[in-house]
Amino acid sequence: MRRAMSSVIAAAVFALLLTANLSFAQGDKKRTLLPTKGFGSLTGKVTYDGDPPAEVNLVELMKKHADKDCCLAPKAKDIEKIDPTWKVDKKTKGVANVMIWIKAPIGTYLETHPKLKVRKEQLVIDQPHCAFLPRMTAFQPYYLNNGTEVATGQSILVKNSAVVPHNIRATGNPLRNPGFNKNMPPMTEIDISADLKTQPLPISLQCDFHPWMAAKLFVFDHPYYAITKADGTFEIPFVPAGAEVSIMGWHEGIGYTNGNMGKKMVIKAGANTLEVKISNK
Ligand SMILES: [Cu+2]
Repeated sequence: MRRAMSSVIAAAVFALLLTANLSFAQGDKKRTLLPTKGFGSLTGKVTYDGDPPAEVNLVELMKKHADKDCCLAPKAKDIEKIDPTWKVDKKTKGVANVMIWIKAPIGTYLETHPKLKVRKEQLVIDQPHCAFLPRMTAFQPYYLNNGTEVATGQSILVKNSAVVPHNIRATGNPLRNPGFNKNMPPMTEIDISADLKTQPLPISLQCDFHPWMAAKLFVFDHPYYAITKADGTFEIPFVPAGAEVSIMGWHEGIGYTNGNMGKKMVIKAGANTLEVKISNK
């Protein structure tokens, strides 16, 4: 009886997920091209307002781990031994690893500039010692044309170039990215391109051998995004101009940086700038 009940519940949950998934997919297909005129660039800077959080050094934690010789190998960089959640430039207070992207109004999508339709580069997330490098990645497997998905050619590879085993456990929006967990023996690599779908917020990547190892991965269906550099600056080129869009921002320490609706802005043909101040207080 209990088994029968749980099967019924499981079937109901599955049906619910299926319906939600279908409506999500249909919602995608219904989107229409946002009317725009010309293209502009969006450049800007994200700075920390106030005194930035103190650095969290991971060396003591690593010393206690069985893989300490790998984690603390002479070739391991400082960024692999310091928690990179808050990476704030001491002089300029620029915040690194903030994802900035442009969101078209609901039900619409932005035209992809001809220069941005093909993205042949292969993205790589490596685990050379006991950290994912880089911490923040954006993947764009396709763009929209006439409301349908067209492949950009971009792919993404996860590597373990360390001498110890890692794994990669991905957690995303269950309706879009149910997640996966892949073992990564030393000196192996896996192409995860086919495992990823777009979702509004990043997919979290985790290694369970080394609990401090984490990374964030955004998946977009348009090219209008940038990750802030070490000095907090970013640049998004060839943005469709003349229509109101939302400038979205996300940092792993605080979530949305411009609110969950973003900052409304009409991009004009030519240069546009945006300054963002963030704080976790
Ligand atoms: Cu690991």
